[in-house]
Amino acid sequence: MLLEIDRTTAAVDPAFRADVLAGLAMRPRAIPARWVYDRAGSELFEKITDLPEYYPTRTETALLAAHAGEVARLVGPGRALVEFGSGSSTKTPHLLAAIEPAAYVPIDISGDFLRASAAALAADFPKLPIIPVEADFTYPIEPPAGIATLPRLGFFPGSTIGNMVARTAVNLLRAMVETLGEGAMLLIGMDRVKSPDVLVPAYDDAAGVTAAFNLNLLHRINRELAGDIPIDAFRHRARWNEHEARIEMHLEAVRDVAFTVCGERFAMTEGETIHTENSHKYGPRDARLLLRAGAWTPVQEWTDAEGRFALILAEA
Ligand code: AVI
Repeated sequence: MLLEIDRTTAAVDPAFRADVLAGLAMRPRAIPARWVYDRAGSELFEKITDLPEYYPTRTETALLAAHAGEVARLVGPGRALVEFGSGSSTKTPHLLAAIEPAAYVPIDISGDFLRASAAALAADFPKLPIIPVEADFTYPIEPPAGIATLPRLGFFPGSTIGNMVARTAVNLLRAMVETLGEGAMLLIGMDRVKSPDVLVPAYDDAAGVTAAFNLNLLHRINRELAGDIPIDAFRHRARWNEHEARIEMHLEAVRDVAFTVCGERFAMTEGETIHTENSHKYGPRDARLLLRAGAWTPVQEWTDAEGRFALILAEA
């Protein structure tokens, strides 16, 4: 039929296909979290950051607002500020206003998002040279010509480091040392270990936004990988894994279910899950140890009154 869309020949991201097929076939089943963040997933994540239960964003923003002056004093003048995974750059203005950097270099893998947020910041900081770099910052990046001779301050907010297992986090921190070069400093946000009574609701909110964010992965698989997964056969689960000190997001089958993805058949029994995201939490000593393993020396740290979240300044 002429008007029927041929789902078998639609453009498929081969890396997405490979990760989903391998992840559904492995035991326990797991699909890397990066596939949750398509456009709809990124919009849902922005909504998560405003939820009453999701304390990290507002706690970190308050810490930045309160301590940016002290950060400025410790890092000194004339640095280029390099933000890793800048996304919408919502926390950056506090820092830019306080440290008055010589240039701002937001790095993000999503070019559209990057250019839009760079343009928005340019309106508020008209004299600041802004040099967006579209790249995967998990590998060392050659600094743009405009900042080649400047000392650099890396900025990695949001506790995104927590979404990596320790080995990946250490590799990333070491890649940052290379990207930032001689005399570099790093300001990083890390979420602290705390009661599951606070952590679990932060990842399983009453309004169901985090559930929609997680289930969005199944919608994406159905749309992009010719899947026929019955979405109502799954529910969102957020679990605190005490041994690994992390929140885990899972998609749990609420009944026995069988489905097809890219022509491959899968069957899951009731209660079985697909693991979709980790969010590691760090106690004060673990945080410092992680930084040292990543070739950074902690210099100063700031936390809120309840010790929920930490902003840490380190030097290479
Ligand atoms: C992006 N990252 C820091 C979030 C976190 O808290 O681990 C991702 C997230 N997943 C569900 N809620 C938030």
